[in-house]
Amino acid sequence: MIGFEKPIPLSLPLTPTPMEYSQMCAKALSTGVLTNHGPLCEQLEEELSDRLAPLALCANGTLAITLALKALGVRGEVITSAFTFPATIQAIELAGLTPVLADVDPESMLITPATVAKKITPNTGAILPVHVFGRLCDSEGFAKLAAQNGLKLIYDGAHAFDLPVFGDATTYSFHATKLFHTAEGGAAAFPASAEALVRARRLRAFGISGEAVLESGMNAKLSELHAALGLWVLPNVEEERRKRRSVAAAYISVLGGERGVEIISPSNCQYFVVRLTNPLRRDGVYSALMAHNVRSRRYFWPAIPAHPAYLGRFQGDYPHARNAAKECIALPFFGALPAEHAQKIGRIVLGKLP
Ligand code: T4K
Repeated sequence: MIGFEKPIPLSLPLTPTPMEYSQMCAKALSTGVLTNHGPLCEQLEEELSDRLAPLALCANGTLAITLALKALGVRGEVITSAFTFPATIQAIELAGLTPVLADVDPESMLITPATVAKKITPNTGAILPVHVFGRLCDSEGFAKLAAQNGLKLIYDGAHAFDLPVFGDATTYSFHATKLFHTAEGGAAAFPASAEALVRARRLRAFGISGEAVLESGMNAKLSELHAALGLWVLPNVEEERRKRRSVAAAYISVLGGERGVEIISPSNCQYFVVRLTNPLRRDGVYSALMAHNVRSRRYFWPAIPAHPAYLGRFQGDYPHARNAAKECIALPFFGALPAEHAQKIGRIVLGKLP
């Protein structure tokens, strides 16, 4: 078998050298201000707010969703996608709300105004579409549906860094597997409500203002050491994206136009995903990649209703989410991946490598 000698990881985070990182951390280490929204968090929050939309930086992408729901005062049920990472569901539960699933469109693998409309009841408080892999949801259609029904609209934009910001809120994950990252981290952006932004920033620090708890919040703060990392990563994102475009082009040179291969490679270069159908079988490809020392990930398998924790929990059937979960695979995608390696991985996907 002609595999790779060393394992090829799925992703490789942008990282400073130890010297560069210690310089970024110097301010925090010399003053002893390590957390509770010090100057490094303040600076990162400002830079990201200018780049994306006014936002509240926080500890991770899961709590970003919880914060957005609480800051917008959502009550009752929240309709989201049956094809997402389980964090979306757990964030809704952490906000004390009830997740309700909608099936996805068979082609885009995104929930749509039509699939969501069927799930709206008098108990619905919000719609929470997910920009899966960086594919954007129908923002105009959802804005109309939300307005017609008096619902809040929050996008899970964990995969949508640097893409347009929609709705009452868009949330981000800055996990180490993301192009822009702070090791662990996230943010809730509020493009249209200064009031919700102020509330989210207070809620992430226990809901305390001065010494009084104004409303029950949580600890969702980012530390200064995480912010220092983010401040180093942010100016390096464009260069990494330029390299990732070459990696994507190398994959496409092998996989483009092949029968049974749909390429999902949005412009923000967060993920490179292929959707495999007849004559290819996703799980067979996953095993072949593993056998050749390539680490891929079956995002998002299984679909939400099929996880052991959720069996029997959600009413109805979600055939298109189940299909998407059986067919998608994220391939190694990072700037340091040589183009020849991407082409070789492409040939393994097609079964053209022994
Ligand atoms: N909404 C959506 C739609 C999401 O996809 C996510 C998270 C969230 C919300 C919640 O955001 P967070 O609360 O996580 O901020 C990853 C991430 O943990 C998770 O953030 C992400 N989505 C999810 C899709 O994937 P794993 O379990 O696949 O990561 P793992 O450990 O298998 O690592 C993947 C690759 O990255 C490996 O090749 C190793 C490499 N890696 C990983 C880590 C953690 C590194 O090189 N360094 C590292 O530190 O979950």
